Amino acid sequence: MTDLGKKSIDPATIKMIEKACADGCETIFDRAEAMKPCPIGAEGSCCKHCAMGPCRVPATKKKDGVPQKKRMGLCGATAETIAARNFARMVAAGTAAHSDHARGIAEAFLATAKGEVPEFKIKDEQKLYQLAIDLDVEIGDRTVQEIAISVGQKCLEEFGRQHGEVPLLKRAPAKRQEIWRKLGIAPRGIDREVVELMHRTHMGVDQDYQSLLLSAARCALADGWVGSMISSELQDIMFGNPMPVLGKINLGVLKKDEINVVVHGHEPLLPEVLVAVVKDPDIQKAALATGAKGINLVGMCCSANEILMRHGIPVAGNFLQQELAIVTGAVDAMVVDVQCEMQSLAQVAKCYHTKLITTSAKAKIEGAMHIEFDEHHATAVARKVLMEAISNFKNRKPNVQIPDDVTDQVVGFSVETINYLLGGLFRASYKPLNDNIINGRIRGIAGVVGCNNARVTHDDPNLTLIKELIKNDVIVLVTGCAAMTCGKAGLLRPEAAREFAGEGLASVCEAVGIPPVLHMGACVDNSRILMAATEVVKAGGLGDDISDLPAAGAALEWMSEKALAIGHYFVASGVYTVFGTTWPTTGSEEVTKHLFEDYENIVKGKWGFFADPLEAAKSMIEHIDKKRKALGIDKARDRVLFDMAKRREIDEA
Ligand code: XCC
Repeated sequence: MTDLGKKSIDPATIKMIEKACADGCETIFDRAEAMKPCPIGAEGSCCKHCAMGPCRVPATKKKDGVPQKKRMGLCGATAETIAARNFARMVAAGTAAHSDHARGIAEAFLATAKGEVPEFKIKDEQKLYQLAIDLDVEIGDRTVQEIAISVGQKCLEEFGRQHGEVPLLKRAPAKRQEIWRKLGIAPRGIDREVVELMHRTHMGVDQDYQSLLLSAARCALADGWVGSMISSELQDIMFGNPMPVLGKINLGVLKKDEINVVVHGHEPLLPEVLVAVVKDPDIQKAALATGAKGINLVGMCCSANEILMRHGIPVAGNFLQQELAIVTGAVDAMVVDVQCEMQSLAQVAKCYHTKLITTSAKAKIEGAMHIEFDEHHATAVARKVLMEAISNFKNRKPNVQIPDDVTDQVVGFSVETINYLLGGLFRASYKPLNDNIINGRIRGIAGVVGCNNARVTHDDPNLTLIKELIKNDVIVLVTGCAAMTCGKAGLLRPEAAREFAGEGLASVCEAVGIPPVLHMGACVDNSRILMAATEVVKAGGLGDDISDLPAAGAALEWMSEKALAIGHYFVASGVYTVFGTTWPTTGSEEVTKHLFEDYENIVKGKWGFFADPLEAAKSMIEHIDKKRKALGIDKARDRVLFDMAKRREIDEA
């Protein structure tokens, strides 16, 4: 085992990698060492879209300054077409994943509205009305139930819509909508965009990289402004709009003397029911009868984010910690639904006593127990799952070791919450945020999202980037596994403002009582960031499009196709978006240049790539400053001198 510090910066993770090693249990960290990525695939140059290949078509380099004849696949596909096709297919898969999650939620929502799921109800009527308006659903004097049924039906229709454009696009700033329409990338319906992109990338169809990338943008927009947005909205309406709540994070949330149940995945349906059912007296009694002191329900990955944001349920860790939770020897059941669940969980579970339980009809794992979730029998499924965990407690082996690392965090910053916090309940507004951006106390806004990637030091790139951003007065909005990185490092505590942020940002955070990094939820909740950006545009003074804002996005430790879809919808929404670790189109300089440079003129947002997180931060800050200059507010920031007198003045303001 090579240098552990290169594997993770998180002490709990390092301790559990060591334990796995001592227990003879292989994890992703071992496999990452043993197997390097395929260099042809990594640069997007492998075409396996037909049975004449796979063809390897790397970029044609100049020889002695002379351009060489372009290399091609058997069918004549160029490196440009192949790189763009591979990129587009990843976007299609990412969009499909988020949107199929949304479909499941919409179906559960409709069943709830019809009164078929007593466990769920319409919790947030205000949000229901707003969504109804945005979906062109009539309100009139109809009952909440009637409106909810229509909203559920309308959401499901958005998947199969064939023509026109999806109504939720109207939520974006008018100028942004115009750009999409002019480019012909306003999505028609979710499924249509995914299917069309799969068609275009089939052998012998769309063979113009620019056309492929724009089509990918249309598909990605169907993710961000429709699929993911529907997920977040309907989940908020059913389960409650997140409000600031105190939570705990890291493997130390597992308890030696309690039955530990880890929920892992993305769809919050079963986790929501588990949160309620775990308190049932007979479940508690059954747990105590085993000799355990109770049941400890905790989360992993985005399922964790969902129940953390709404109930303050503790989080065991992010993507690269999923196997390690089991390695503690204290997890009696790991309950998974869809996305980001490693197949190796089944093998790791065998090294210990953990029952791995799959619950989605769409996601089975060889060797795991399957208890299928269906919202019509939600409580029964939840009870069954908990009873499996309870009955497994007695099988724990002696080698239990739980790291004592736990950090407090304040989470739950939905778009509406930020509104209230900044403007107060009666004059809720983003205007104070805009004012502080204009006067330079806050330099700009960054969204840092996405995964962990075993090819780089766990948590390090995202944390280094985010610390650098807040030090430079950039307020950071986080979701997904990147949010958990911040939680573990203590950046989600209000005190972090004074400890880590620049003077300007710290003074604003302290005045409002928020951390300098705001946890906005799970991966599907990146749509919240789009809406927050739109609110900032609407509040005035910072241009009339998302692309005018002093803002940037990043996902330095990305690994999933969903992350690429997210990145592409941010870019297509006008945001400079930086990825790290690896970039999937390096096989074609032309394609890469198109996304990194030309896109700024086409969609007014662009991609960037930096292996070094500090370089990424520098580039994002430069972009923010460029936008400040264009808005004519660069001088305001120059005048802000943060000596003690100024600080006192700010504090008193
Ligand atoms: Fe998965 Fe959402 Fe990535 Fe984490 S951040 S590894 S996608 S759990 Ni979305």
